[in-house]
Amino acid sequence: MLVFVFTALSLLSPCLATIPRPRGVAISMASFYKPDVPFQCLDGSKQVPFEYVNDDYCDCPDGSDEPGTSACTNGKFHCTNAGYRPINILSSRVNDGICDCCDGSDEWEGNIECVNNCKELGRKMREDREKQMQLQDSGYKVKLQYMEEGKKRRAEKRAEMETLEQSKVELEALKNEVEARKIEVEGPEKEAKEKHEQAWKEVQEAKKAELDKIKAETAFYEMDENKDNRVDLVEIKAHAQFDVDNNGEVCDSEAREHLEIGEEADHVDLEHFMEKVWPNIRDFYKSPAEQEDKGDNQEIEPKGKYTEDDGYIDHEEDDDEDEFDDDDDIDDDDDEKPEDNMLEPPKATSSGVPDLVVPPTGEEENRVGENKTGEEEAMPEYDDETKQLIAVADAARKQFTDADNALRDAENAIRDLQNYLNLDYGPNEEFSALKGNCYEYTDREYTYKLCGFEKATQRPKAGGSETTLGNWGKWEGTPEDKYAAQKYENGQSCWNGPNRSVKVNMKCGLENKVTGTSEPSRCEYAFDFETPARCTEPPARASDDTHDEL
Ligand code: MAN
Repeated sequence: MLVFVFTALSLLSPCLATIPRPRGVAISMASFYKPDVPFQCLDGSKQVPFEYVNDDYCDCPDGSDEPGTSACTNGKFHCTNAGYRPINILSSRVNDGICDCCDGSDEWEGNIECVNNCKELGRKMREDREKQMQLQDSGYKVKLQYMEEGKKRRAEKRAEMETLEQSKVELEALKNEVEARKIEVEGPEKEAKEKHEQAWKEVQEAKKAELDKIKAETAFYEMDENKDNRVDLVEIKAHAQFDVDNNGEVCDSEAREHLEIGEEADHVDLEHFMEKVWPNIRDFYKSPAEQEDKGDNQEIEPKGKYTEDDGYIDHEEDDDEDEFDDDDDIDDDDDEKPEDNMLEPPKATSSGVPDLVVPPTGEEENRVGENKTGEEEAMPEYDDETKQLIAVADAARKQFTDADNALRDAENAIRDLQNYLNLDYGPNEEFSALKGNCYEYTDREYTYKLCGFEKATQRPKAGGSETTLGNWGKWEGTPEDKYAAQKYENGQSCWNGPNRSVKVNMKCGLENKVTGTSEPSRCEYAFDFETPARCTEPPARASDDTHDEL
């Protein structure tokens, strides 16, 4: 066993020489190593003579009797590292030929020559610390502004919210009021409009009935070929359309059936025709001209017309016939001017065939009957009284719409404010500076974007669509430091994987910026973000952990 030599004086720097202690013992532990009393193992397991300390033989189970040798595998050697940071190393590293302490004290046997670089390391450490302090200092000043602005913004939003809540109540009342007014004035408006529309409907129906009557009469006189004011069996048989069984002829029974007469009769007069026959044939009856047309022109127009001069004329002749129609756009049906026909009943011509009277074309919207596409003709304007009621109702409707929109706007604004106020911008609103702002970072492949408290995205540099990596989720720091990280979650789903998400690690910096991005596991991203909001008030500069050994 090596005899313990109390070497403190020779190994310690001059200023430490006043606190003698065995090699490898920290000043704070010196009191446990008193040369004049037996040494108590630090775990209290046993006592050994003081000479056993650092005698290169391990006596204590916790290795505390050999702080300065490598005899105990579990012992600790304390590097004083004057000028830098003291550390404890495993005593197995003592005299192992590797310089572990910056002061070289772990290699005291001289197996290797260690350069004491503690002062240099200490200077570097102090420089770094100074830089950090300056960063914290400057960052903290910005943070103070953020805090002030954030608090101000929250107060403003709260005030705005109160105002809006109040105006919402007023707007609701206004909306109810104008809605009641709207309902009130829409009643008479509806009534007046319906009255007008009903009257118009009746006029149209009357006109249609009149037109139908003219068509019936026309058909009657067309069929009455011998002009004896009767349609008889022979005459109806001349119309192939009554050949129901398609056997090439209109037989007696088919003729009688269409004429609605029994065996005893062989003709019908105009009255019977109009009452009994026409209702059954009006849908398929074809004038002689139409029947002829069928041969050379498949697009047969169902209606022909009569003129005073020419009697019934077909549509081919119509092409040149614009004597009553100077509007080329108006089709032949329009030319019939049924409404005007209604005004003048058919006149008998010399041949006994009544003419349809086609008056000159009036204004398009005043024409009566159906247009080419079968649409109903436009209804005449409302009378002045109804127009007035409509104007009043329109105004009330507008007021209602305006009030409704204003209420909706207020509700939306309240929702936005609520969303803002519900967010946690840090203990002093310092992170509110990130709200509404976006920060980009580009790596080799992608441009990443972080929009504070909103979302994180990724866009390929080579082009292509943006991928949402996550939407604002929560603060996700440690229990002691909640604001150390943010989580953006539920981004676009990853093929065969989770929905994308981002953890944003936040640290103090002079400006808000993303300083790095990575994808530690597929579709789970990590952003490094610097912000003044993470800077803390720097501790007093006096504190320096190298001092305990100096
Ligand atoms: C895209 C990017 C990548 C991601 C893969 C997963 O290429 O979003 O970051 O790893 O999809 O398929």
